[in-house]
Amino acid sequence: MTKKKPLVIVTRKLPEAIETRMMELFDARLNIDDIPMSKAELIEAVKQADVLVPTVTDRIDTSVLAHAGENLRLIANFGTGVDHVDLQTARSRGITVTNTPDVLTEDTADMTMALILAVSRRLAEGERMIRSGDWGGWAPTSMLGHRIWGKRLGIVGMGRIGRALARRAKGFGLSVHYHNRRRIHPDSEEELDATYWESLDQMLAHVDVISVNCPHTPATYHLLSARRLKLMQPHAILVNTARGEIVDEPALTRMLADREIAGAGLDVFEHEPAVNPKLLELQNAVLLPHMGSATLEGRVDMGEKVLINIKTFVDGHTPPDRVIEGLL
Ligand code: 8YV
Repeated sequence: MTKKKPLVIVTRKLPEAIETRMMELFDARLNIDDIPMSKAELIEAVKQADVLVPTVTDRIDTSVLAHAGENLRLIANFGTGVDHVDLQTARSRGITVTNTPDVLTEDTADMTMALILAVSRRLAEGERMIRSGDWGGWAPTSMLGHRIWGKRLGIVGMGRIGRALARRAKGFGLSVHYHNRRRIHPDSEEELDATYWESLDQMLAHVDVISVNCPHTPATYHLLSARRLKLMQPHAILVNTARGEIVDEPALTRMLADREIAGAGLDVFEHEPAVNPKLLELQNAVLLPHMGSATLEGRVDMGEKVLINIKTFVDGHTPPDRVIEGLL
């Protein structure tokens, strides 16, 4: 007799190769149309599934998890950030949560560097100018941005992505500064040539570029509050490829409009997919639709991680990417 395969409900469309393998290994229910699930549909899914595979677009909060059936033992998130899953409730109901770290580190660091360059060198503005037909030709004082070589970069959150960014930044001639809950190992500090600031406030006031690279947790919600943003120098820029909730978006928007800081590059927003309409009017903001890790290779690698996490778990082992709340 063959063993019954676990029911795995996948909330969004994943790369084809991953979906095919999902079908081979499990009793998989896919979302071919890729229409995000409503709350009612998510509730139905947690009632039925043995394993749920959500993404950042699904809010798996207490009110959804309250309906979880006896069978739901694993939430295998497709993505590294798990701020859309109520980890405490999951733990109290004995549900394991896994994520997909490492595989999107380099892609996200690339996008962060791209945003630093885009804001400093006015890439999006230049592109808009060409397309609008307003370009009258080269002029010595036209479209002047700012050099990044020789400037100071302050990284908020020196985890995997922060370190990958630091390596790139060095190559672009930026000196690396960072703030982190814990100071990193002296060997890593030396390798990255990074200066540690115990005080985030102090670092904000002393660097030219700020990059947000920490996870969104209750402790980092609005970490860059209106008060802290005001500590930045007027010529400084801010880049966020982590989570919108870490920055007070209305305060940032006001400051950009009033030129209290020079510019911002945002790949993430507080209320995605909604974007503050005032941000859309600003030339000094470069805005991207949460595409920091959006490479085909990255998505396939993320899917592989999800498959491995589920397979290991259903085979009775500890999945490699189990999320441990305190370590986030
Ligand atoms: C993912 C991300 O695309 O993994 C993350 O935390 O922010 C993104 O890069 C998304 O979360 C997939 O669920």
